[in-house]
Amino acid sequence: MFDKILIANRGEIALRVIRACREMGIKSVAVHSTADADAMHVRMADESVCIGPPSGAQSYLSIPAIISACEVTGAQAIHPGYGFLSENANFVQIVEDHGLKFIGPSAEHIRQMGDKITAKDTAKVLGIPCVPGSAGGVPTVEAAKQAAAEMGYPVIIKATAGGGGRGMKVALNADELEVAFSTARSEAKAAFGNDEVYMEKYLQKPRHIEIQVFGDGQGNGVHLGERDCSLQRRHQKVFEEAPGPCISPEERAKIGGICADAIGKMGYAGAGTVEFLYEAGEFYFIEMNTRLQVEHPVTEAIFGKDLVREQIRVAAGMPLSFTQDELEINGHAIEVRINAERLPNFAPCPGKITAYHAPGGLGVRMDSAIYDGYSIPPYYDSLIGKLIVHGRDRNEALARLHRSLGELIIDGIDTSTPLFDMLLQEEDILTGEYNIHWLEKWLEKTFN
Ligand code: MV4
Repeated sequence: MFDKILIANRGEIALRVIRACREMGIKSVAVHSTADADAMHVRMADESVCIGPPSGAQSYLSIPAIISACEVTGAQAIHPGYGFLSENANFVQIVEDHGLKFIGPSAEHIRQMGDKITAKDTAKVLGIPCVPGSAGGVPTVEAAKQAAAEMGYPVIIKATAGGGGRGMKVALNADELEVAFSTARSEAKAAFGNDEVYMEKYLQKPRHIEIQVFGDGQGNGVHLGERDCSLQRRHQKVFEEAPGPCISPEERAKIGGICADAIGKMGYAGAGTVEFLYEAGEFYFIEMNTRLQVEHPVTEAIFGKDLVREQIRVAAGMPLSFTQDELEINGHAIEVRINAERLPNFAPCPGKITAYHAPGGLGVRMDSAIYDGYSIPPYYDSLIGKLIVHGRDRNEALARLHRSLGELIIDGIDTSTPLFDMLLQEEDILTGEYNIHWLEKWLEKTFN
């Protein structure tokens, strides 16, 4: 096992990793920008290194600065958290070239899933059900017309270098295709420097269901069920739950088994998330994320497993601490993301926190790096905390969410928490009857 790990991240996820390290008897090294000298992850780690000026590009994304910080502190492994360098295959290669361990999958697996056409081809070969679509890239508008005629409208055009919703265009009919195709291409070129696009049948009212998987890098894969993350605004998740309110144990075992087998066959190492659209009882693969996700705590809650500990074990060459048969779901968990944002427009709202009180009690977990008197810097994303509640069933989790939101105090800045009080009044939220468009439609009718 490692005796010192460097965490190449900030905020609540850096604390999450430091906590796992401490429980495992591993020393932790925080890195930080000059804007984060007072950040909680710096205070909580055993050591810290300043790696650059405020901008992410010059600090948390600076590969030379992070490698140097490992060398000066003697850290043997790097946990990337999520975002920043977590899915950067080039970084993983450099980490390994320096004799360090990346806590995550191989550069090759990250590359394979980063290119969405390759990801889909891989999924198909491994027996994962995919959205019907073009065979690989669509190079010309003529090819796009042909593909659309074969699969039938509506269609969606996606950037192969994309993901997370960037560079997508829908065409409802042949008239819309030409503009959709050329817009998708030029947006892909501008955003990713790669104008390759592919096409899929457009699913109109799906849910976003993602399967948590783990590989030991030795050919064994397991799944930890699904999360329903359909409640999103502009491709940002705001409310996530596990298990999915519409997924039966039989469906879970079937799609989970397919994903776990695939992960084993790939020889995948560490945590991964296989993303699906779910409509009319069918799962359709869209993407795979090769990192620990923001919403992993809902899975931890219902399975009683520490996913960061498992990531560290696998990176150190140890087996997973559980088998598929030992995994059992206990109750229901919900996470809400607390952002430093002002409603109704979700405008970023950095500034000084003048009072903070975290909710507590049975079944309540608050993952946050804020504290009384802390100033949220304007340079990074607006996530300042995650409130995770766990109950014996969905209704108990909802009641606990309501109760703990009532206890939460964050003064001095605006946050997204009033949104959750409002959502908890909505019949569709209480019954779990929502899809990927529900939140945007609700925001539209509620605030406009
Ligand atoms: C789709 C789709 C409908 N049909 N693909 C958006 C993010 C990216 N991960 C995939 N996305 C979508 N792909 C087909 N064939 C609708 C979306 C989509 C979406 C997916 C998940 C959660 C929220 C969403 C919001 C708008 C569109």
